[in-house]
Amino acid sequence: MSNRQTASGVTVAVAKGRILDDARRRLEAAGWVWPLGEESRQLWVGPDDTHPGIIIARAKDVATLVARGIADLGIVGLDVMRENPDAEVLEVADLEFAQCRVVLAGRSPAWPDGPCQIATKYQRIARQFFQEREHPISIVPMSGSLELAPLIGLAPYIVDIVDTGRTLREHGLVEVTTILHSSARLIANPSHWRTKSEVVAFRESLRSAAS
Ligand code: PRT
Ligand code: MG
Repeated sequence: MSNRQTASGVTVAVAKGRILDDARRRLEAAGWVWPLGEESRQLWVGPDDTHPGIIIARAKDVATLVARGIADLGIVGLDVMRENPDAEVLEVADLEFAQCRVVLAGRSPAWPDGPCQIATKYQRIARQFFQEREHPISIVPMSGSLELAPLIGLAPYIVDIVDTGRTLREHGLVEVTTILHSSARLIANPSHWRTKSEVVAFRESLRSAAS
């Protein structure tokens, strides 16, 4: 049976933002129709035999929807999974797009000298990283524009996502060290993964479409 027949009836939750375009391209490469228009504001469409059901969600919410079985599968960055690890989901594929790194950065590449403040939206990842090194820090929670923190005197270091490094450079910041390599992951509801063969077939269709 082709993937198209076996995967009908599957619903996938996709993180909005930069994961979404690559996820759409991968689905299309796997022979599925992308059922939402380019400029569409629609956030949900049910499955038919040309495409899976799609739910567009905030990155943080993707794992919740999958854990509750609202979606069989989800596509979300590893960084988000590590920062919000409580949902009971299985990671079933590394889709290898949306690659980036979570890094510690500051005005100099030197490791912080003694206790220091770290501005970040990755509070859990940052805490765990420094705890493992027994280095005392305090977190300054910020949800965006992290690069500003050292410039305006909010905190000397940040933990943030880097891709090309351009954003750091433009703000006179440099990497101290990489904390996590991230890419988009396919996650699954554990019981649907075990009992719905079309969920496994859908993963195979995405994996065989990887370029
Ligand atoms: O609401 P929230 O910000 O959480 O999500 P969003 O809906 O705005 O999503 P978006 O578009 O920010 O994408 C987030 C996800 O994409 C992350 O969870 C990562 O898994 C992945 N990703 C991959 C990235 C980047 N690359 C990336 N470069 N997320 C963010 N960036 C930002 C980074 O924060 C920094 O501002 O891009 C800038 C750095 O890029 P360079 O190329 O200048 O280094
Ligand atoms: Mg964002």
